[in-house]
Amino acid sequence: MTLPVEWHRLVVRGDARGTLIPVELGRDVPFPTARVYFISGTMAGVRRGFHAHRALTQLAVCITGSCRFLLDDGASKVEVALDAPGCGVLVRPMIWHEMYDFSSDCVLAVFADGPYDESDYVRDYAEFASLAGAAR
Ligand code: T46
Repeated sequence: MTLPVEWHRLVVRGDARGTLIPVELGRDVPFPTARVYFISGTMAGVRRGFHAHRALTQLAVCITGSCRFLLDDGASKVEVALDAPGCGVLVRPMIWHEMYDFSSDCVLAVFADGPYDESDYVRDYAEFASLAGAAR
């Protein structure tokens, strides 16, 4: 079965002055949010990510510009484009993800349900595939 994509869109308030994306934690993000970080300035041709999280759930939202995500559960892969303000995708635990095709103006906001913890990262694809296979 193809990996289901869990889209999550934030409301975008726009007017002649520009765009405003409000985020009320506890209302607009579908899990209790412990951390928010922003990714910007990623050069064309650069790929980021290359890991899965053991337990962390995240919501990645395009604020401006565009990029693409590869999501991989070890059995199937799907590519998604975050290409409009407010467009977001959930990244569940044990989903290998890579981000690429960043536009020069891309700003991603990422909401996470836990603190930064390097021990939560699985950065070796063979280890990820083994763990994902064992969980099926
Ligand atoms: C993810 C994808 C979508 C911190 O100090 N605190 C933080 O909260 C984060 C997220 C990162 N860092 C440090 C660790 C590295 O020295 O920032 C540096 C860059 O992080 P990393 O190489 O992990 O960046 P990406 O873009 O490959 O991955 C990031 C997140 O780390 C990761 O959790 O799911 O974005």
